[in-house]
Amino acid sequence: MFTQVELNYAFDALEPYIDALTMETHYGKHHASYTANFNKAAEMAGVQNQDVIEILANLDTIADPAVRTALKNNGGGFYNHNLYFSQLSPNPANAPTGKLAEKIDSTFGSFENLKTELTRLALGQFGSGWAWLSANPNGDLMISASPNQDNPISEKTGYIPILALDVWEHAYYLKYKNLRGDYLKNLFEVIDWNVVSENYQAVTK
Ligand code: MN3
Repeated sequence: MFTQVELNYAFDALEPYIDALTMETHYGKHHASYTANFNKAAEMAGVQNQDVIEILANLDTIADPAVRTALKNNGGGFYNHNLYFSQLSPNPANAPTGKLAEKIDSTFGSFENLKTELTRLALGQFGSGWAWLSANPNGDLMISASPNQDNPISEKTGYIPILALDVWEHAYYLKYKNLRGDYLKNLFEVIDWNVVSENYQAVTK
């Protein structure tokens, strides 16, 4: 059974950057719903004992198109939000260090430039979707954006996301209304780059 990542902070702990009602609704309703529906679809497809990354990377092996779509949308929703919520912290490390910091500098010029480029992709994603920093086993980094609950795994890029920027309106509309840029600026205030570094190490080990 697939379960939501446990939050090690309270719903109101990310105030004023992310408000408590948004957190409670996002985690308690949206993510909970993706997770429940993913479990149902995985059961139907007989893949409930596989790793979610394996499932998302091999959607084309699912014969029934309705089940395949349900796995892509709800498996993506499950996985993407586990990454999103686990990287947030009320006491974040505001910049990467070590190997990840070095790779960011050599790939994107600087950490500031990476944030600028990620923000540009997140603002440019039309409608609902995500922006990503991803890594491959060689340690290469890639930034990209995806519609809906797609991600670099289901897109078969060979990269695994290590940082997730949720730009669905449900992630910010209660507090920020249409101002996605303000949300993104404040989202960076609660991203723990120690977690992103751990994610990088997990992909590249
Ligand atoms: Mn969301």
